[in-house]
Amino acid sequence: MGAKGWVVLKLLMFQSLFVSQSQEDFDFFYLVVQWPGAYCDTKRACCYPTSGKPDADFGIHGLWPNYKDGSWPSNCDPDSQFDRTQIEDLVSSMKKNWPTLSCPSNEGFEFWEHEWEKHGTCSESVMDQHEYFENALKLKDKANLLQILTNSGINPDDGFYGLSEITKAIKDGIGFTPGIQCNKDPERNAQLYQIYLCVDTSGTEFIECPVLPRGRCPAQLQFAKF
Ligand code: U2P
Repeated sequence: MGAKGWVVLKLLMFQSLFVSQSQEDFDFFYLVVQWPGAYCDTKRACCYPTSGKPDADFGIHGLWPNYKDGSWPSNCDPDSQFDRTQIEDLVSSMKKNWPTLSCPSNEGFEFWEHEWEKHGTCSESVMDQHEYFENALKLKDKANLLQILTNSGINPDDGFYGLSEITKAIKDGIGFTPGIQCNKDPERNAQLYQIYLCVDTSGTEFIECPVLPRGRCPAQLQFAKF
């Protein structure tokens, strides 16, 4: 091969390296939000963050890269540690919108570190640490789930609501079918625990879910007070 051939070959090799690195290694995200009332009234202990009782609103659990077959990658890059200096500008919004409820009471950094290391590191091909947390916050804000539900007369008042009624209200409000997950309160009543919304691989737009999580909800479920 002549000198020109080598140059062309090297250029092609460089280009393929670049293309393969910028391709996503997952199919979509779940934005998962949790109802604090349903986390806290289970027998499992719940501790309010050091900043005090969170708002009676859905809080972010995580932004999880997922595969279409329902499985998911986790802990993809042990070299990419959570670095709070990269998200200083987001911390006040995270305390409000992504509050920790685990014990012992803390500011929230342990929760966010866990979510970054388990899930965020699997989406590094499309977003860095700042973008990961910022995208989750923007998506939660855009979804406005509590408002959508209360506008449909579905309130966190310990009342029972139909699973199809909740699903329809969110589908009408956002345009896409959510996944609804239940847990059980101490009286063994099924209650609204988490809502899953599907997001494209850029982490910015809601999409129809390629696969819905198994939610374990009966036809009627309670929406707990908080
Ligand atoms: O369901 C129990 C825990 O498994 C993780 N999970 C679940 C579904 C899914 O699609 N992806 C996923 O990661 C969650 O783990 P965590 O982020 O809380 O450590 C979920 O809580």
